Amino acid sequence: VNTWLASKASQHSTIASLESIGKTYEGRDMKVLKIGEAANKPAIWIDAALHAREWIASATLIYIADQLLNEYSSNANINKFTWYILPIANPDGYEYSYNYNRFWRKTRTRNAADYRGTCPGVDPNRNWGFHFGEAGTSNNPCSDIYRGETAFSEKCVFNMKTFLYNKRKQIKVYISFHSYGQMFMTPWGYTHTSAPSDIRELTRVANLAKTAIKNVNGKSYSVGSPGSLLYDAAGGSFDWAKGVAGIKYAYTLELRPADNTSGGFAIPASEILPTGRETYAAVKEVAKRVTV
Ligand code: ING
Ligand code: ZN
Repeated sequence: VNTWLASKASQHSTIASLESIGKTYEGRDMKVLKIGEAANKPAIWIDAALHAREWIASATLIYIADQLLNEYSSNANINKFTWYILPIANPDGYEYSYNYNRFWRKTRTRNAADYRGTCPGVDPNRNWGFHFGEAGTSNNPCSDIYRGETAFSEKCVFNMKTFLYNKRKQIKVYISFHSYGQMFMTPWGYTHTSAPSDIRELTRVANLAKTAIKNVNGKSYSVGSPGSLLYDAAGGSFDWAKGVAGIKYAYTLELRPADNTSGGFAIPASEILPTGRETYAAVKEVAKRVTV
């Protein structure tokens, strides 16, 4: 992925550049592709595979990066923004999922609370510093939703939040790709009993994106908060983006498939391109419809 990003950045060097936002626990670079001219335009951030096993999220974001590069110069809804693309947000976990355990979710950090050293890893979508440690998180290092000792204990999460916080005035849209469930989710993740004051606007744009997805391959998405569609979960990235960084439009997507009868995380390769196409339509619809 990093080789592909580097070659794309050099092929499109007038509008693209590649930057490392820091290294992971195991020393891997986290590469962000920036698409846009030097001028400071409002920005859209998209990340994928904060959870290691959610490979379709990375593949989809790579497809989208390619399309954005091809269309940037000619599409005004795209080139009114600068784009920041992080296709692999948890590279240590991704590598482990790739080579050893396909269904690994967390990071690969050695946990101080894990005396036996048998339960590495923190859930990087429970590790953000907004309502840290509340609903839907665990203090048990052996749990798949282990939140970590402290917020931002995970280097990959810390690197992301540092970049996002530094650019919080520029970034107007935060999107995080996960799988699976076919959902377009709005904040908050930490509770289902309250919502941001501008939830109507966030929901309006989400519903337009849902329609854009449907129009490509007929796939149905649901729109709502994590608690209304799945479960409450605190310490997620989009809650922090909205609640702390003040990024107006913050979304988490659950990509294909709809459920675990159709592949779950191990979605068939034949669905990579269709998922890419419909999700790209959604992203373009968001870029077209947001007011920044
Ligand atoms: N789902 C998300 C998770 O982290 C989520 C759902 C996102 C809940 C954001 C709360 C906030 O559990 C997957 N598949 O990871
Ligand atoms: Zn996930």
